[in-house]
Amino acid sequence: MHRLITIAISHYCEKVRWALELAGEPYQESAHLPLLHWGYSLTAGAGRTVPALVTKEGEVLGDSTDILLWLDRRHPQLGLYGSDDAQRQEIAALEDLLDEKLGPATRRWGYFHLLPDKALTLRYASQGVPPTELLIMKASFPLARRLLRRGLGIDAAGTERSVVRMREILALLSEKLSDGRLFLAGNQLTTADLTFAALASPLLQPPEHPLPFPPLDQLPGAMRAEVEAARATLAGQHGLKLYREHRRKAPAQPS
Ligand SMILES: N[C@@H](CCC(=O)N[C@@H](CS)C(=O)NCC(=O)O)C(=O)O
Repeated sequence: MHRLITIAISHYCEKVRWALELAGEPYQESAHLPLLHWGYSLTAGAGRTVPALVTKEGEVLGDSTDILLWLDRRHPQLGLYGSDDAQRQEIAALEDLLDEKLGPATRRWGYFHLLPDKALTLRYASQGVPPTELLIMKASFPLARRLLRRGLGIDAAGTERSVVRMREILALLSEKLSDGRLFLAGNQLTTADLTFAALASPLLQPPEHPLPFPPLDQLPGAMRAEVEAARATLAGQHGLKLYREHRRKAPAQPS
């Protein structure tokens, strides 16, 4: 079976879980807390970032896009990158935009609002991770929080820029969807849709996400307001619908 090394709450890891499950590739998830994942990803021969997939054939893939391209080669019938060269280019460009711009923005915005609340952060982030990691993180939380804030540039000014970026991308995709199309590119679910839905998931908080989000009324007011505004956009509704109609429920095997 393939082994998928993750930070449980990482939306790039969710992108890959979704694609693996869509392709029906059985895998075992090795889920971790941020920072504590390094020991696993580096030991596997991947880099510092996850997702990292160690395939059952022994190949190591340390980037979500590389994993989706690998899946596309194994399952061309899924049409993850469309059905012709023009669609492939359009989908790859959308994936790149979302990976480079939306993913970092929703992550920074999410951490900015969650990190001040240790109990809420740990309750949410520790789902599915080894209990010892939770103990380590509880004991070292102030240090871990400082490292995350420094590493990801999590401050008020950066978060404001991320909010602008999230809204710009939702507006761009809403404009695309305003012609009534059912999917972002072509006439079926592709990498563009699942990348959008997964990387927007911290913002849209879809009920079908495999890791339940904290209830909306437990979130800080500014965060809740942004979630509600995003959900009301055409792109937000598309992301929620993708989860409702296309996210297979089968959870990964615990490690
Ligand atoms: N381009 C990478 C980005 C993945 C990424 O940024 N992962 C984050 C978690 S959301 C990570 O592992 N960060 C840990 C670190 O930077 O040490 C991909 O698509 O896989």
